[in-house]
Amino acid sequence: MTDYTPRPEHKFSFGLWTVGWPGNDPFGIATRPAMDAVHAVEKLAELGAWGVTFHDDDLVPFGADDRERDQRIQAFRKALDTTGLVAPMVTTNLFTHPVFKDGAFTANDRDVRRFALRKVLRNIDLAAELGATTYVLWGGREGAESPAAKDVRDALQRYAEALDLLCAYVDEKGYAIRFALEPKPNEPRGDILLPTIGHALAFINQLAHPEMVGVNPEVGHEQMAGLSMVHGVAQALWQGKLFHIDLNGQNGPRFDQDLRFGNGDVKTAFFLVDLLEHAGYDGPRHFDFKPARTEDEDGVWASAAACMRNYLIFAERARAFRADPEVAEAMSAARVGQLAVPTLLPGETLDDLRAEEFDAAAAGTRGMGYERLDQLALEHLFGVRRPR
Ligand SMILES: [Mn+2]
Repeated sequence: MTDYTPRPEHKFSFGLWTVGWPGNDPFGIATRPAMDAVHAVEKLAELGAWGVTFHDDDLVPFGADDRERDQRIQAFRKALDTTGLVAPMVTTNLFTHPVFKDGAFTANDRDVRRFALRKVLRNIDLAAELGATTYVLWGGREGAESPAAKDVRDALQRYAEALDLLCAYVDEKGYAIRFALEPKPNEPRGDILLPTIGHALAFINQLAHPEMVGVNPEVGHEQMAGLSMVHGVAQALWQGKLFHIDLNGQNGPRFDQDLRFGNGDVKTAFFLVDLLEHAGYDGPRHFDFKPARTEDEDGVWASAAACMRNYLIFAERARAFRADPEVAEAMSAARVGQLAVPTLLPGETLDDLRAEEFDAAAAGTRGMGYERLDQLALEHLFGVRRPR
Protein backbone atom coordinates (compact mmCIF):
# COMPACT_ATOMS: atom_id res chain seq x y z
CA MET A 1 0.00 0.00 0.00
CA THR A 2 1.40 3.36 -0.99
CA ASP A 3 1.74 6.11 1.55
CA TYR A 4 -0.22 9.21 0.54
CA THR A 5 1.13 11.39 3.35
CA PRO A 6 1.96 14.90 2.12
CA ARG A 7 5.45 16.10 2.99
CA PRO A 8 7.29 19.40 2.43
CA GLU A 9 9.28 17.90 -0.48
CA HIS A 10 6.00 17.56 -2.43
CA LYS A 11 5.82 21.39 -2.50
CA PHE A 12 2.12 21.66 -1.71
CA SER A 13 0.97 25.21 -1.02
CA PHE A 14 -2.35 26.88 -0.23
CA GLY A 15 -3.63 30.44 -0.38
CA LEU A 16 -4.72 32.01 2.90
CA TRP A 17 -7.91 32.94 1.02
CA THR A 18 -8.67 29.27 0.24
CA VAL A 19 -8.91 27.63 3.66
CA GLY A 20 -9.81 31.06 5.06
CA TRP A 21 -12.82 31.53 2.77
CA PRO A 22 -15.80 32.02 5.09
CA GLY A 23 -18.33 30.79 2.53
CA ASN A 24 -19.85 34.07 1.36
CA ASP A 25 -21.10 33.97 -2.25
CA PRO A 26 -23.29 36.24 -4.43
CA PHE A 27 -26.41 34.62 -2.95
CA GLY A 28 -25.49 34.10 0.68
CA ILE A 29 -23.52 35.44 3.59
CA ALA A 30 -20.62 33.70 5.34
CA THR A 31 -21.29 30.26 6.82
CA ARG A 32 -17.99 30.16 8.73
CA PRO A 33 -16.18 32.69 10.92
CA ALA A 34 -13.13 34.54 9.59
CA MET A 35 -9.92 32.53 10.05
CA ASP A 36 -6.81 33.97 11.66
CA ALA A 37 -3.77 33.81 9.35
CA VAL A 38 -1.53 32.38 12.08
CA HIS A 39 -4.03 29.60 12.78
CA ALA A 40 -4.21 28.80 9.05
CA VAL A 41 -0.40 28.56 8.84
CA GLU A 42 -0.24 26.25 11.86
CA LYS A 43 -2.96 23.95 10.57
CA LEU A 44 -1.49 23.79 7.05
CA ALA A 45 1.91 22.86 8.46
CA GLU A 46 0.27 20.16 10.59
CA LEU A 47 -1.37 18.70 7.47
CA GLY A 48 1.98 18.44 5.66
CA ALA A 49 1.82 21.49 3.40
CA TRP A 50 5.06 23.20 2.37
CA GLY A 51 3.96 26.74 1.62
CA VAL A 52 1.33 29.40 2.17
CA THR A 53 0.47 32.22 -0.21
CA PHE A 54 -1.59 35.37 0.22
CA HIS A 55 -3.04 38.54 -1.24
CA ASP A 56 -1.94 41.68 0.62
CA ASP A 57 -5.49 42.12 1.99
CA ASP A 58 -5.64 38.51 3.28
CA LEU A 59 -2.91 39.40 5.74
CA VAL A 60 -3.55 43.10 6.39
CA PRO A 61 -7.07 44.49 5.96
CA PHE A 62 -7.44 47.17 3.26
CA GLY A 63 -6.77 50.58 4.79
CA ALA A 64 -5.14 49.32 8.03
CA ASP A 65 -2.64 51.76 9.57
CA ASP A 66 1.11 51.08 9.68
CA ARG A 67 1.02 49.85 13.27
CA GLU A 68 -1.61 47.21 12.58
CA ARG A 69 0.17 46.25 9.35
CA ASP A 70 3.47 45.71 11.16
CA GLN A 71 1.82 43.68 13.92
CA ARG A 72 0.05 41.37 11.49
CA ILE A 73 3.13 40.85 9.32
CA GLN A 74 5.25 40.14 12.38
CA ALA A 75 2.78 37.55 13.69
CA PHE A 76 2.65 35.88 10.25
CA ARG A 77 6.42 35.86 9.91
CA LYS A 78 6.73 34.32 13.38
CA ALA A 79 4.23 31.60 12.40
CA LEU A 80 6.32 30.84 9.29
CA ASP A 81 9.49 30.61 11.37
CA THR A 82 7.85 28.38 13.98
CA THR A 83 6.22 25.98 11.52
CA GLY A 84 8.90 26.01 8.80
CA LEU A 85 6.31 26.89 6.16
CA VAL A 86 7.57 29.09 3.30
CA ALA A 87 5.79 31.89 1.41
CA PRO A 88 6.73 30.99 -2.18
CA MET A 89 4.13 33.21 -3.89
CA VAL A 90 2.44 36.48 -3.07
CA THR A 91 -0.27 38.38 -4.96
CA THR A 92 -2.31 41.57 -4.74
CA ASN A 93 -6.01 42.02 -4.18
CA LEU A 94 -6.98 44.35 -7.03
CA PHE A 95 -10.63 43.33 -7.13
CA THR A 96 -12.52 43.48 -3.80
CA HIS A 97 -12.58 47.19 -2.93
CA PRO A 98 -15.08 49.33 -4.88
CA VAL A 99 -12.18 51.44 -6.17
CA PHE A 100 -11.32 48.51 -8.46
CA LYS A 101 -14.83 48.06 -9.87
CA ASP A 102 -13.55 48.97 -13.37
CA GLY A 103 -10.23 47.20 -12.97
CA ALA A 104 -6.81 48.20 -11.69
CA PHE A 105 -4.04 48.35 -14.34
CA THR A 106 -6.67 48.84 -17.05
CA ALA A 107 -9.23 51.03 -15.26
CA ASN A 108 -10.37 53.89 -17.46
CA ASP A 109 -9.64 56.23 -14.52
CA ARG A 110 -5.95 57.07 -14.56
CA ASP A 111 -5.77 57.84 -10.81
CA VAL A 112 -7.12 54.35 -10.06
CA ARG A 113 -4.38 52.83 -12.22
CA ARG A 114 -1.75 54.82 -10.32
CA PHE A 115 -3.22 53.74 -6.96
CA ALA A 116 -3.20 50.10 -8.11
CA LEU A 117 0.49 50.32 -9.01
CA ARG A 118 1.32 51.79 -5.57
CA LYS A 119 -0.58 48.93 -3.90
CA VAL A 120 1.35 46.32 -5.89
CA LEU A 121 4.76 47.98 -5.39
CA ARG A 122 4.30 48.04 -1.63
CA ASN A 123 3.34 44.38 -1.56
CA ILE A 124 6.23 43.35 -3.82
CA ASP A 125 8.60 44.72 -1.18
CA LEU A 126 6.87 42.51 1.40
CA ALA A 127 6.97 39.52 -0.97
CA ALA A 128 10.72 39.98 -1.39
CA GLU A 129 11.22 40.33 2.37
CA LEU A 130 9.40 37.04 2.93
CA GLY A 131 11.47 35.28 0.27
CA ALA A 132 8.72 34.80 -2.32
CA THR A 133 10.00 34.10 -5.84
CA THR A 134 6.70 34.28 -7.72
CA TYR A 135 4.32 37.21 -7.86
CA VAL A 136 0.91 36.32 -9.32
CA LEU A 137 -1.28 38.81 -11.11
CA TRP A 138 -4.91 37.80 -11.55
CA GLY A 139 -6.78 40.58 -13.30
CA GLY A 140 -10.28 39.59 -12.30
CA ARG A 141 -11.66 43.11 -12.73
CA GLU A 142 -9.58 43.90 -15.83
CA GLY A 143 -12.33 43.66 -18.41
CA ALA A 144 -15.73 44.94 -19.38
CA GLU A 145 -19.38 44.12 -19.94
CA SER A 146 -19.72 46.44 -22.93
CA PRO A 147 -17.30 46.93 -25.84
CA ALA A 148 -18.49 50.56 -25.86
CA ALA A 149 -16.96 51.12 -22.42
CA LYS A 150 -13.47 49.73 -22.92
CA ASP A 151 -11.00 50.32 -25.72
CA VAL A 152 -9.34 46.92 -25.50
CA ARG A 153 -6.24 47.99 -27.46
CA ASP A 154 -5.64 50.84 -25.03
CA ALA A 155 -6.41 48.56 -22.08
CA LEU A 156 -3.79 46.04 -23.25
CA GLN A 157 -1.30 48.86 -23.72
CA ARG A 158 -1.89 49.98 -20.11
CA TYR A 159 -1.67 46.34 -18.92
CA ALA A 160 1.70 46.00 -20.67
CA GLU A 161 2.82 49.36 -19.27
CA ALA A 162 2.04 48.14 -15.72
CA LEU A 163 4.00 44.90 -16.26
CA ASP A 164 6.94 46.81 -17.75
CA LEU A 165 7.05 49.16 -14.76
CA LEU A 166 6.81 46.28 -12.27
CA CYS A 167 9.52 44.26 -14.02
CA ALA A 168 11.82 47.28 -14.12
CA TYR A 169 11.21 47.83 -10.39
CA VAL A 170 12.00 44.21 -9.46
CA ASP A 171 15.07 44.34 -11.67
CA GLU A 172 16.28 47.61 -10.14
CA LYS A 173 15.77 46.26 -6.60
CA GLY A 174 17.51 43.00 -7.45
CA TYR A 175 14.60 40.92 -6.16
CA ALA A 176 14.53 37.23 -7.15
CA ILE A 177 10.90 37.56 -8.25
CA ARG A 178 9.18 36.55 -11.48
CA PHE A 179 5.61 37.46 -12.40
CA ALA A 180 2.92 34.93 -13.30
CA LEU A 181 -0.25 36.03 -15.10
CA GLU A 182 -3.39 34.08 -14.18
CA PRO A 183 -5.86 33.82 -17.06
CA LYS A 184 -9.64 33.58 -16.57
CA PRO A 185 -12.34 34.03 -19.20
CA ASN A 186 -15.04 35.75 -17.14
CA GLU A 187 -16.35 36.25 -13.57
CA PRO A 188 -16.39 38.74 -12.02
CA ARG A 189 -16.22 40.79 -15.25
CA GLY A 190 -18.43 39.80 -18.17
CA ASP A 191 -15.28 39.40 -20.25
CA ILE A 192 -11.84 39.47 -18.64
CA LEU A 193 -8.70 40.54 -20.52
CA LEU A 194 -6.13 37.75 -21.05
CA PRO A 195 -8.94 35.15 -20.85
CA THR A 196 -6.89 32.01 -21.55
CA ILE A 197 -3.34 30.64 -21.25
CA GLY A 198 -2.88 31.29 -24.96
CA HIS A 199 -3.88 34.95 -24.72
CA ALA A 200 -1.50 35.44 -21.78
CA LEU A 201 1.43 33.75 -23.56
CA ALA A 202 0.91 35.94 -26.62
CA PHE A 203 0.68 39.08 -24.44
CA ILE A 204 3.96 38.24 -22.67
CA ASN A 205 5.80 38.38 -26.01
CA GLN A 206 4.84 42.08 -26.31
CA LEU A 207 6.45 43.05 -22.97
CA ALA A 208 9.76 44.80 -22.35
CA HIS A 209 10.95 41.96 -20.06
CA PRO A 210 9.25 38.81 -21.39
CA GLU A 211 11.79 36.61 -19.57
CA MET A 212 10.46 37.85 -16.21
CA VAL A 213 6.83 36.98 -16.93
CA GLY A 214 5.12 33.60 -17.18
CA VAL A 215 1.72 32.12 -16.42
CA ASN A 216 -0.20 30.71 -13.46
CA PRO A 217 -2.89 28.58 -15.11
CA GLU A 218 -5.87 27.44 -13.03
CA VAL A 219 -7.70 24.20 -13.81
CA GLY A 220 -11.19 25.65 -13.42
CA HIS A 221 -10.46 28.82 -15.36
CA GLU A 222 -9.42 26.96 -18.53
CA GLN A 223 -12.36 24.59 -18.19
CA MET A 224 -14.79 27.52 -17.81
CA ALA A 225 -13.62 28.44 -21.33
CA GLY A 226 -14.21 24.86 -22.51
CA LEU A 227 -10.49 24.40 -23.06
CA SER A 228 -8.09 21.57 -22.23
CA MET A 229 -6.05 22.43 -19.12
CA VAL A 230 -3.60 19.66 -20.03
CA HIS A 231 -2.93 21.11 -23.50
CA GLY A 232 -2.65 24.65 -22.11
CA VAL A 233 -0.19 23.66 -19.39
CA ALA A 234 1.80 21.57 -21.88
CA GLN A 235 2.15 24.63 -24.13
CA ALA A 236 3.23 26.78 -21.16
CA LEU A 237 5.84 24.14 -20.27
CA TRP A 238 7.01 23.95 -23.89
CA GLN A 239 7.51 27.72 -23.89
CA GLY A 240 9.28 27.68 -20.49
CA LYS A 241 6.46 29.75 -19.00
CA LEU A 242 4.89 27.56 -16.34
CA PHE A 243 6.00 29.67 -13.37
CA HIS A 244 3.21 28.53 -11.03
CA ILE A 245 -0.03 26.51 -11.14
CA ASP A 246 -3.44 26.70 -9.44
CA LEU A 247 -4.91 23.27 -8.86
CA ASN A 248 -8.64 22.89 -8.20
CA GLY A 249 -11.72 21.25 -9.71
CA GLN A 250 -14.46 22.28 -12.12
CA ASN A 251 -17.36 20.64 -13.96
CA GLY A 252 -17.24 22.15 -17.43
CA PRO A 253 -18.24 25.62 -18.60
CA ARG A 254 -20.27 27.25 -15.82
CA PHE A 255 -19.52 29.55 -12.86
CA ASP A 256 -16.10 29.25 -11.21
CA GLN A 257 -16.59 26.28 -8.89
CA ASP A 258 -13.18 26.20 -7.17
CA LEU A 259 -13.79 22.59 -6.08
CA ARG A 260 -11.11 20.78 -4.14
CA PHE A 261 -8.49 19.20 -6.42
CA GLY A 262 -9.79 15.84 -7.65
CA ASN A 263 -13.46 16.79 -7.51
CA GLY A 264 -14.87 17.77 -10.91
CA ASP A 265 -13.10 16.47 -14.02
CA VAL A 266 -11.11 13.56 -12.58
CA LYS A 267 -9.61 12.46 -15.90
CA THR A 268 -8.16 15.91 -16.52
CA ALA A 269 -6.76 15.95 -12.98
CA PHE A 270 -5.07 12.58 -13.60
CA PHE A 271 -3.50 13.62 -16.91
CA LEU A 272 -2.49 17.01 -15.49
CA VAL A 273 -0.58 15.37 -12.64
CA ASP A 274 0.89 12.88 -15.13
CA LEU A 275 2.09 15.83 -17.24
CA LEU A 276 3.57 17.81 -14.33
CA GLU A 277 5.38 14.77 -12.92
CA HIS A 278 6.49 13.38 -16.28
CA ALA A 279 7.72 16.81 -17.49
CA GLY A 280 9.72 17.35 -14.29
CA TYR A 281 7.88 20.54 -13.27
CA ASP A 282 9.60 21.57 -10.02
CA GLY A 283 7.49 24.58 -8.97
CA PRO A 284 4.85 24.74 -6.26
CA ARG A 285 1.76 22.53 -6.42
CA HIS A 286 -0.57 25.30 -5.32
CA PHE A 287 -4.20 24.71 -4.45
CA ASP A 288 -6.60 27.54 -5.22
CA PHE A 289 -9.92 26.06 -4.16
CA LYS A 290 -12.83 27.00 -1.94
CA PRO A 291 -13.86 24.51 0.75
CA ALA A 292 -17.62 24.08 0.16
CA ARG A 293 -19.74 26.49 2.20
CA THR A 294 -21.64 23.47 3.57
CA GLU A 295 -18.58 22.69 5.71
CA ASP A 296 -17.52 23.72 9.19
CA GLU A 297 -13.83 24.13 10.05
CA ASP A 298 -13.30 20.36 10.26
CA GLY A 299 -14.63 20.15 6.71
CA VAL A 300 -12.22 22.87 5.61
CA TRP A 301 -9.22 20.87 6.82
CA ALA A 302 -10.65 17.63 5.43
CA SER A 303 -10.90 19.25 1.98
CA ALA A 304 -7.41 20.78 2.18
CA ALA A 305 -5.94 17.41 3.17
CA ALA A 306 -7.90 15.76 0.34
CA CYS A 307 -6.37 18.13 -2.27
CA MET A 308 -2.87 16.90 -1.35
CA ARG A 309 -3.92 13.26 -0.95
CA ASN A 310 -5.63 13.27 -4.35
CA TYR A 311 -2.52 14.75 -5.99
CA LEU A 312 -0.38 11.97 -4.48
CA ILE A 313 -2.89 9.31 -5.55
CA PHE A 314 -2.91 10.65 -9.13
CA ALA A 315 0.90 10.80 -9.13
CA GLU A 316 1.11 7.17 -8.00
CA ARG A 317 -1.43 6.05 -10.63
CA ALA A 318 0.38 8.02 -13.33
CA ARG A 319 3.68 6.35 -12.40
CA ALA A 320 2.02 2.93 -12.47
CA PHE A 321 0.48 3.75 -15.89
CA ARG A 322 3.86 4.65 -17.37
CA ALA A 323 5.61 1.65 -15.77
CA ASP A 324 3.07 -0.87 -17.08
CA PRO A 325 4.66 -2.99 -19.90
CA GLU A 326 1.28 -3.30 -21.61
CA VAL A 327 1.00 0.50 -21.66
CA ALA A 328 4.50 0.76 -23.12
CA GLU A 329 3.48 -1.69 -25.81
CA ALA A 330 0.21 0.19 -26.48
CA MET A 331 2.11 3.51 -26.69
CA SER A 332 4.51 1.98 -29.17
CA ALA A 333 1.59 0.63 -31.23
CA ALA A 334 0.06 4.12 -31.14
CA ARG A 335 3.42 5.54 -32.39
CA VAL A 336 3.48 8.05 -29.50
CA GLY A 337 7.28 8.15 -29.56
CA GLN A 338 7.40 8.84 -33.31
CA LEU A 339 6.13 12.37 -32.66
CA ALA A 340 9.43 13.18 -30.96
CA VAL A 341 11.33 12.44 -34.18
CA PRO A 342 11.84 15.51 -36.42
CA THR A 343 9.82 15.35 -39.61
CA LEU A 344 12.94 16.25 -41.58
CA LEU A 345 16.09 14.72 -40.09
CA PRO A 346 19.35 16.71 -40.03
CA GLY A 347 20.97 16.43 -43.45
CA GLU A 348 17.70 15.68 -45.21
CA THR A 349 16.44 18.18 -47.75
CA LEU A 350 13.02 19.13 -49.08
CA ASP A 351 14.10 17.42 -52.33
CA ASP A 352 14.52 14.15 -50.40
CA LEU A 353 11.04 14.73 -49.03
CA ARG A 354 9.59 15.36 -52.48
CA ALA A 355 11.27 12.26 -53.94
CA GLU A 356 9.72 9.97 -51.32
CA GLU A 357 7.20 7.29 -52.32
CA PHE A 358 4.11 7.23 -50.11
CA ASP A 359 0.99 5.09 -50.22
CA ALA A 360 -1.67 7.44 -48.82
CA ALA A 361 -4.42 4.83 -49.25
CA ALA A 362 -2.50 2.30 -47.16
CA ALA A 363 -1.59 4.91 -44.52
CA GLY A 364 -5.25 5.93 -44.33
CA THR A 365 -6.21 2.40 -43.29
CA ARG A 366 -3.80 2.25 -40.32
CA GLY A 367 -5.51 2.17 -36.92
CA MET A 368 -3.96 4.40 -34.27
CA GLY A 369 -4.77 2.23 -31.24
CA TYR A 370 -5.65 5.25 -29.09
CA GLU A 371 -8.81 3.73 -27.65
CA ARG A 372 -6.90 0.80 -26.18
CA LEU A 373 -4.26 3.15 -24.76
CA ASP A 374 -6.83 5.51 -23.24
CA GLN A 375 -8.70 2.59 -21.68
CA LEU A 376 -5.47 1.41 -20.05
CA ALA A 377 -5.04 4.91 -18.59
CA LEU A 378 -8.61 4.88 -17.26
CA GLU A 379 -8.09 1.45 -15.68
CA HIS A 380 -4.98 2.70 -13.89
CA LEU A 381 -6.96 5.75 -12.76
CA PHE A 382 -9.83 3.54 -11.59
CA GLY A 383 -7.34 1.44 -9.64
CA VAL A 384 -8.25 -1.87 -11.28
CA ARG A 385 -4.78 -2.37 -12.83
CA ARG A 386 -2.39 -2.73 -9.93
CA PRO A 387 1.37 -2.36 -10.49
CA ARG A 388 2.82 -5.86 -10.95
MN1 LIG B 1 -6.52 31.18 -8.82
